[in-house]
Amino acid sequence: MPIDDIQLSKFLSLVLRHKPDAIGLVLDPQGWVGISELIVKASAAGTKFGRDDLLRVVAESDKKRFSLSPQADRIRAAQGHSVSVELGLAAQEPPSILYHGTATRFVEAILSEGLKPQARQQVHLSFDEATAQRVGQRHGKPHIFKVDAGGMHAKGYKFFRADNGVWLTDQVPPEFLA
Ligand code: HQG
Repeated sequence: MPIDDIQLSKFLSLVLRHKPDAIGLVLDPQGWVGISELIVKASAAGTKFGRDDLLRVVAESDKKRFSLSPQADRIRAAQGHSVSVELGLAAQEPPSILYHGTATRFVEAILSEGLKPQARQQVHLSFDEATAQRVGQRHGKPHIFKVDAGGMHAKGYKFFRADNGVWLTDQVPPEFLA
């Protein structure tokens, strides 16, 4: 049975963010892989799809999870990695307020130790509250933190904007959370 688009998107998230070695893939230091190599290795490992399927999933991804190289011969996850990658994004001044959606059961720990990247490379922050709400819902009953990104930036903390608009930073100490 051919893989459907949701399964393909999940498969791409898995190999491009977390487990490239599951199909013998090696990401380059910026997280890119050749599309042809990805298709061949996926197929050899039992996940069959074509270039058109991949391009459709990239184009239709609700969160624009994947980026293509200018010549559309390479692909990477825009953010969300647990494997070590250097996305090569330039630090930018963030909006004065950003949002982080989490679950109520994490609130106490977050208020005492701040936001940590946990299994990922960086903390993920949303531009708007509605997006943060959706992110939080993935984990349980959602709780939204307002992050004083302007205050952090003024103190020298660095912020990066992924290709898909998600904001990334290394950590958020508790004094910048409300
Ligand atoms: C929590 C999805 C206890 C944190 C989304 C979060 C996003 C702490 C969880 C992207 C903590 C990690 C990332 C602390 C943070 N104590 N819990 N000190 N610090 N946490 O999934 O931000 O659909 O790794 O609040 O849309 O939820 O995959 O991060 O609840 O953009 O494309 O630890 O993933 O996109 O969870 O989500 P995650 P996230 P995709």
